[in-house]
Amino acid sequence: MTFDLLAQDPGTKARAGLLTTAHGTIETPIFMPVGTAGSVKAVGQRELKNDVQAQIILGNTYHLYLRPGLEVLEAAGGLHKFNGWDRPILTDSGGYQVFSLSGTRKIKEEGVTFRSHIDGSKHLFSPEGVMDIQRRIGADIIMAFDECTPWPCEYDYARRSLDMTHRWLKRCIERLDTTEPLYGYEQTLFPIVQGSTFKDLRVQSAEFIAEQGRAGNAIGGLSVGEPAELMYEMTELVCDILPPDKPRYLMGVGTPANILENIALGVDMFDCVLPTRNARNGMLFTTQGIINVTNKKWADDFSPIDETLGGYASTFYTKAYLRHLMQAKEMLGAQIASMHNLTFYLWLVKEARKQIIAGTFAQWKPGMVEKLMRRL
Ligand code: PRF
Repeated sequence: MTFDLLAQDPGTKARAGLLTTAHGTIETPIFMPVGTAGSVKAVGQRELKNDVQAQIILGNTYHLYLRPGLEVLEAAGGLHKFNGWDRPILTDSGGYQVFSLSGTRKIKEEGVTFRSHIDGSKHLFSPEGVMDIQRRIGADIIMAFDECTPWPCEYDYARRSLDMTHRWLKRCIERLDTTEPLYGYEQTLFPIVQGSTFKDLRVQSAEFIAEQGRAGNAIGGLSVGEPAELMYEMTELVCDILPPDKPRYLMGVGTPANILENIALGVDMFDCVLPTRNARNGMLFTTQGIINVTNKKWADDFSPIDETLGGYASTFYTKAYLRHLMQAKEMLGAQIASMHNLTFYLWLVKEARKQIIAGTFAQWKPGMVEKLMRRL
């Protein structure tokens, strides 16, 4: 994997780059749609590629391991072959989903034992096991096994958890570096900075992660309920320590405003369920602000959802028609809304990238944040 920095905004710490993996090149900053169980909810692969213009999608180790299972994925020749997505894939390690989804779980030095949310069966995720699983899934970018601390969190818990996450990282690296890819292409490990919202722990973690010299780095443990200002403070602190010549991925973030603010602090990659999850509830992000399309107000608005975006779903369908579909709980409603919101998120990072390359990102950002977060 290679990362080429093309431009740096003179007024902020924002960067534009090119990240090249075995399945193609990604223009950064980038937003990665979440495809938890091998599918971006309600959006087909052709639409993701041609209409949304997604460049990379996410998969989850936890979900894919439980269902369809590794035998099926390996027999298919990996997740790319199984789901027909031939562009880059990143898999999260399960270090987050195990905590949020499984019922009873026990964290020990060895790893985490948990019960499946599907059938209650018992499993162990260890750093080594999770590396082997991600090898078999066949993701281009593999995430380290970490503990995402809840917020707020006692200092002592955060410190002990961080030390364990660092020891787990060493085990992840050892395992990945002593095993081979199953499908013949390179798979790259991104370690994850943790440390809750304690500055000294964040600094310590960022320095430890930077020392590992991996091809890219991630920031975890944020956007878990803390105030946005605290998240930005942590991202800035960490970005200033992580190597500038490697991509930085902020996990699970966020709103359009969160994304622009974090791009300004030096983040290159984002993922979040917000555009797809909110779409299914009728919340739409547009270039004019946020709309709740189920509102009566849109019942006779026959204008396109958002013409500025230029994508198929956003320009072909009207707000009134989409409102009707949502009211009637028609499946097409969820499809159109999901496609639209993802098109918006991909448009947002593409615009940000243009502004960074033009050297005007600092001037462009404040007005954009204000406009995009308005409620219409
Ligand atoms: N760790 C992992 N995945 C994550 C997170 C984390 O801290 C977050 C936190 N926002 C989202 N997804 N492994």
